[in-house]
Amino acid sequence: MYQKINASIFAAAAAVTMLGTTADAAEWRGWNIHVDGYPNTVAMDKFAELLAEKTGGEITLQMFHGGTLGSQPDAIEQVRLGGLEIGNFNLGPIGPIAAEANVVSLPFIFKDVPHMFRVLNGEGGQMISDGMAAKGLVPLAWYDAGARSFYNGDKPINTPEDVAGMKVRVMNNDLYSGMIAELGGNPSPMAFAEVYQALKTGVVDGAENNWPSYESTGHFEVAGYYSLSQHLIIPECVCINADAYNALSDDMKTAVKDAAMESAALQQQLWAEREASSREMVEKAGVVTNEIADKGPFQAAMAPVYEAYLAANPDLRPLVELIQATE
Ligand code: GTR
Repeated sequence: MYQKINASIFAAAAAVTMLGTTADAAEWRGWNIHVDGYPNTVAMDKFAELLAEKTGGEITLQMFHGGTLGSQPDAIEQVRLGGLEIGNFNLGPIGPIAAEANVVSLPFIFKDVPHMFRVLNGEGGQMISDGMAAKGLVPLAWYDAGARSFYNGDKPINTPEDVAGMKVRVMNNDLYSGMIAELGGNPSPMAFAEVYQALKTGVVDGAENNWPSYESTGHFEVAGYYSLSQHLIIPECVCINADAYNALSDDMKTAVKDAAMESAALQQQLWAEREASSREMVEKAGVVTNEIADKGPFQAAMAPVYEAYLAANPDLRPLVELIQATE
C-alpha cells in the first residue's frame, strides 16, 4: 500500500515535471560558421550544454556548425527575423546593419585585444549592444577573434604599396572595401566558404584573417605569405533574436546570459591556445611570416575610411573618441 502510494506520487510528480518541460520548453537553433574543434565551436556546444542545465531543461539549443545553415550575412538576417534564435557572429558583417557595431570595423581602432575588451566591458560596449539590440540582435557575451592580418601567395607585405594592385577578399562591409581601396588594392567582398577556391584559382590574390581561421580553412596551403598588419581587431558575439530574449522572464534571461558568459570565458581561453598552435602549425607547413616594422603608413592611409564613417554617422563621433581615449 505504502509502496503503491509512493509510486503513484512519484508518477504524478514525473508527469507534472514532464508537462512543465514540454509545455514551456523552447527548442532553439543556433548558427556557427566554424569547423569541429575550433574554439568557437567548442564554446558554442558548451553554451548549449549550460543553457539546458541553467534553465532546468526549459531551453535547449541545437547547434549547426560549419555554416551549414547558410552564409554569415544570411544567418544574421535569420537571427534578426527569428528564423533562428542564436548565432555566433563576427561584428564585421553586423556593421552594415547597426552603425554603432560598425565602429569596431574601423581599421586600427583598437590598440590590441585587451583594449578591445576594456571598451566592450564599458560604456562603449553598452552603446554597441544597444545599437545591435535596436536592430533585433541582442549580444549576450563577447568572443575573441584576435587580430586580422593580410596573406597572399606572392610576397610579404611591408608597405601599402605592396597591397597596391592586389585583389583582396574582404567580408561584406563597405568599410573593408574602403580599407583595401585606400591601400590601392581591389576589394572583393565574398562569403567565407568561397575564399579557399578563390585563392586557389587566382580569383583573388589575397585575403585577411586571424591565425586560427587562416589555418582551419586551409588558406595557408594556397596563400603562404602571412604579413602581421593586424589592421582589424573585431570582436564576435553570442547573439540572440531580440524577441526571443525579451519574451523571457528575468530569471531565464539571467540563466541565458550566464550560460553565454561562461561559454565566452572558455572560448577566450581556447582562443589563446589556438592562436599559438595555429601559427606554429602553418609555419611548420612552410608559411613565411613577417612583422611589419612600420604600420604608420597603413594607419595614415585609413583617414578617409574614418571620415566616411563619421560623415555617414556624425552622432557616433563620441563613440569613436571614447574608444580612442580608452586606455
Ligand atoms: C573569421 C570569423 C568568421 C568569419 C570569417 C570571415 O575570423 O570568425 O565569423 O567572419 O572570419 O572572414 O568571413
